[in-house]
Amino acid sequence: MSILLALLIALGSTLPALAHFPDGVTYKIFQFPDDRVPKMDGKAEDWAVVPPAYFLGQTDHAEVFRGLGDDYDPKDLDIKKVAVGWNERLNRLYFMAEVYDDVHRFFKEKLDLNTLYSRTAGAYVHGDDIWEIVIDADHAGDKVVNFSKDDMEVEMRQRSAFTQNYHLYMPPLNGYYWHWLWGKAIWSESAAYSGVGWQYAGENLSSGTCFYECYLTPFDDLNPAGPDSSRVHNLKENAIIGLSWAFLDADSSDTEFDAFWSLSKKMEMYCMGQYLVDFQLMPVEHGLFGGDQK
Ligand SMILES: [Ca+2]
Ligand SMILES: [Ca+2]
Ligand SMILES: [Ca+2]
Repeated sequence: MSILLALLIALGSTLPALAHFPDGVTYKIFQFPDDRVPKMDGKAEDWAVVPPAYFLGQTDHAEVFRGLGDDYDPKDLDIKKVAVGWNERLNRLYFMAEVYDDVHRFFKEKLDLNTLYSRTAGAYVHGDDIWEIVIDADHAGDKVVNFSKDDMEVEMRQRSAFTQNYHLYMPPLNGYYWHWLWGKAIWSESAAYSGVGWQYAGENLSSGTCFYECYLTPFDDLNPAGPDSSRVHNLKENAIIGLSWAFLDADSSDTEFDAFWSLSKKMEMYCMGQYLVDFQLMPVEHGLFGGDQK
């Protein structure tokens, strides 16, 4: 290897990833000290410690499927509050959202989302309200899908390996199914890596506000074979990670969504790391806790 090539590779591994959206924006990830980590109990109290500067809302998102852009109609969907946090010891990202929707869809007659067909074709995934979260923790701008047209084994090994795409049902389908990874590493749903809590009082197709919280573990390489073959990303204070999400509002159909409210204001965030937002893993806000907590 030439010195120049080696230098370029070394530079490439330390430089921030290519383009990110929106341009010039860095959002903050709140650091929860060990004794303040939120419980996945569907109650919002443990998020009360997060300062207002960490919260995002409806106007930080743009609708990019129908082209509504910033034409918000809070009677149709109102993203009241969203925030993301992290904890260094547990090495997890924590998410919360409070969303009003006029039609909450969270029921499927045929709930077979863990079949290979659903994992490859994406069948039966849509037609319910989804919070789609995409994580590229090493900020390399990696793809989510489309690694090999010819070799399904290669495709399924790498799908969501380097940038993970989660379709999280909000509220969970049929009252329990919440975590659909766009890939085959279904084991990442286990409590060691993912968890959820929510509160929604209404029936399927009713209107109201849903509170939702979950945690996800970031991976540099997520392998369907299991944790021993995978590489967890080590979250480090002050680092910038690639992260974004979209709220997919399904009101009128049990197979499609009506609207795609994207934080990066790009549709491509669902499959390409370079269309994610820059988020910074913030230090503990010591002033909030009245002491040196870790
Ligand atoms: Ca909670
Ligand atoms: Ca709606
Ligand atoms: Ca809906």
